[in-house]
Amino acid sequence: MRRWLYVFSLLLLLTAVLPAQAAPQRVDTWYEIFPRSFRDSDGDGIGDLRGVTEKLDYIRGMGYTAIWLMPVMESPSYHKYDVTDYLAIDEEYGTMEDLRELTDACHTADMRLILDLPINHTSTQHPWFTAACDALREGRTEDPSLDRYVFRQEAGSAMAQLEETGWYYEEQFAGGGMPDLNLDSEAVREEITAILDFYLCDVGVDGFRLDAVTSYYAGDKDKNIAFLAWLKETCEALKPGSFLVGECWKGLGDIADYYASGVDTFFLFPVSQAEGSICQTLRARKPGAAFVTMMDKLYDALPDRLWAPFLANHDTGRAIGSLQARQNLPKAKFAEAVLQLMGGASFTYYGEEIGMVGAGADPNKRLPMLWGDGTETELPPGTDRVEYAYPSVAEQEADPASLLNYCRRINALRAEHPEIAAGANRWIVTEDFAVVFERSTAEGTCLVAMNFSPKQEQTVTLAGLYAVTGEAETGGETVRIEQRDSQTLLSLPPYAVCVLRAE
Ligand SMILES: [Ca+2]
Ligand SMILES: [Ca+2]
Repeated sequence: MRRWLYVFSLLLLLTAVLPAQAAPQRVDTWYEIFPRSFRDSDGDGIGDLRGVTEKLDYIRGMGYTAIWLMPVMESPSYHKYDVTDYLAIDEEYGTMEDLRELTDACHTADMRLILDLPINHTSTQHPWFTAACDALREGRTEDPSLDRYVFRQEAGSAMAQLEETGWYYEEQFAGGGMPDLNLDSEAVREEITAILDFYLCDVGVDGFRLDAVTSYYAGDKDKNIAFLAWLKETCEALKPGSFLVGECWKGLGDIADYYASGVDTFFLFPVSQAEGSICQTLRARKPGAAFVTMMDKLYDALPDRLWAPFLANHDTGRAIGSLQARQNLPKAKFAEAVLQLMGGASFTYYGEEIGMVGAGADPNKRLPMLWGDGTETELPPGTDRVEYAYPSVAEQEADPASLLNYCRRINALRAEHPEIAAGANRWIVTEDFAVVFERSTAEGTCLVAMNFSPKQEQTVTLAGLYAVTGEAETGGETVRIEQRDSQTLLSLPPYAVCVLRAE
């Protein structure tokens, strides 16, 4: 008995001492929300945090596993990218308690939540800025408050004049009332550290979307990367595993360089929008071949990096317009398939799953989510065009052939086969229209087959015996599979996709 006790305690000791097996990296399927236009919980016409919490079942049910909330901190503007108090929730959206509840509800649903963090600039109404301006107007040019911004006595590019004085301040986003912070200031870095600490450790959010990272030190990539590295280290020290995604609105080469900061991922702007490589691929004469070229370019530029592909966000025209798919539901569905199956942490802007449209003035791209239950929010101020090309959530829920239900199925494929988002790629079939690729991680391997032709069925022959384990065909026809002589013949209807596993 004593010996067994001894063995037992030794085992306990070993379990305590041995490091836990490193968990495989979690790759989420992200959903971007503009709270003002998403869901209004109290009937004042403005979407709010409680509205997001109310709709968490919908978001999770659609297969999105993580949320990026556009800015929620106190701000005088409708978009809230110009903050006046980083440690307060804007009244229009609710309270800090509402954010805590949303964060807890996300975690209960095994979802992650990140906040938009605009720290390149503040509002001109931020007390830090008004205090500095008061000092200058009163001739206190040595006042410590001046250190938080970039003031000069001469005009220049991206310098705005401070009224009634001979002073100018840096403002990279001209005319927005958004003076740039001096990120070299010790006081500013201390404030930023306090903000990160509060949201990560006190409220409990899982990370941040970093706004406008190329404007931190405009025109100085090395300094931007160094500052991002400081942000990443600070977050990691406060809460290991915090997730950071940066807005580096640049080409692939620059984006690749920014990964040196250690920030988890950067939005893949080169694949987004009408002239981005996803839309270009779908327009190409040989779209399958174009997809392979696009992917090889990404693997060359960003090997072993976590990608963050997206079709549209709050600053771009919505995908239905970019794809010219107002009358082309199969194409809209297939673009979703490309986004969700290409690999990486995909980002979907709210409303894309029901084919919302919007372009031109920014507010047009941020229209009320069309729930179809009479709870839609007010139009964002400045909207000059309101159009919906596809039916509401309520109507699409009831239609098995809707874009919404297709998105749900494609997201389910991603979830059932984690290799798709996180695995290493190997090309199996690379034809003009038919493409088959293998994705593998330490846990498993699957094949993804896609037919890029909008009109023609494609048949491919695979060496080995495979079974279809998930499909999301867009035209309603079924993928046909036949096995003979250790080979698998796969017939894919137009725009069909499926996932296979070895028999
Ligand atoms: Ca409200
Ligand atoms: Ca700046």
